[in-house]
Amino acid sequence: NEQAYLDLCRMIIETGTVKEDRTGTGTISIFGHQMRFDLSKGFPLLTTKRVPFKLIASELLWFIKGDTNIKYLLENNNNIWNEWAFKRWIESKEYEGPDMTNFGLRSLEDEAFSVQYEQQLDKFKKLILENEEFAQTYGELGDVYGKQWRAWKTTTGEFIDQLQQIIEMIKTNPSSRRLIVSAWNPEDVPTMALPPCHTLFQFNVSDGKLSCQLYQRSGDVFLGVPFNIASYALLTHLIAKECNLEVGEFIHTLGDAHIYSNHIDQVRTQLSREPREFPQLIISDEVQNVFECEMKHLAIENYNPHPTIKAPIAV
Ligand code: THF
Repeated sequence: NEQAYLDLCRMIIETGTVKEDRTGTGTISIFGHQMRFDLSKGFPLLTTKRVPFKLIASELLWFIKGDTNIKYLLENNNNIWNEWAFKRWIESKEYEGPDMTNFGLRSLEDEAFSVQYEQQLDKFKKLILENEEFAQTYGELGDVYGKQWRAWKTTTGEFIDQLQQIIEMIKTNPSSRRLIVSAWNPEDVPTMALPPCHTLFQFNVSDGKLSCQLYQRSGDVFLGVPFNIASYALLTHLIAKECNLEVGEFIHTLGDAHIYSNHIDQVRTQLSREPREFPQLIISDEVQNVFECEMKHLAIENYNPHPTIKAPIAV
């Protein structure tokens, strides 16, 4: 239940070490942690703050499609990957606007810059949505999750559809201990904008129940981890439905679990709140197949969270 997440937050604040990080924001972190969520006891969408299920669902459907272009996300009013595409745009030769170097940190410290940044980001989003050619080039994030899950490139130039293959294996050989999807490709890592945080996941079937364990090398505990928990829980539900299995557990194993220094007050607020019952996930019976699932087939019921808590994302 939700306590597992709150315990992780508390443990980081109480025992974590202060660490400089890639983004220059500063974090407190611990290394190595595991949380378990029993999916039969409700859908793990946190209640101690509102977590936007629609954004989680559209991101997951985007991965499942094998899509790596933010255009689909923007069409679904989902802005969570914008910064990564925007970074590529402002570093390109074609960009002619004001200098946007290090926009993530600067927009937090400099009011005037922040206004300019919002303008440039809005322009960028418009271009992606209205100009197909621009979207093809600058909406693309490269070999992120969708690519590795659905079209892992082999050394002989072929492609492996890891997700399709494990779904087939769950149906034909459910006792397998090799039901693994890996997003970590050592050959690609040096050239990736953002090497995958969700490095590898494994399914397991026992007693007619499908469980999933994720190894996440790095977790932004306040903003990212609540998304990640719900996302893999949803993936497990979708695959279980297609394979006529019940849902078992989602086991979340973390490497560097950190709280950014500008999220600490928010985490304290969250820890002061009393967790409520988890909601239920409804998947329409029209969905026979994971790859056919669309936003209209998914809903959350009985979700009564505490209010949203805002925080800036580290880029
Ligand atoms: N970068 C960092 N620093 N942390 C991450 O968790 C992360 N991701 C993805 C890629 N880069 C990352 C993006 N995932 C939000 C949530 C998940 C994200 C990015 C942003 C976020 O800001 N959530 C807000 C709501 C945002 C909104 O309403 O638009 C929230 O309050 O939950 C790891 O997967």
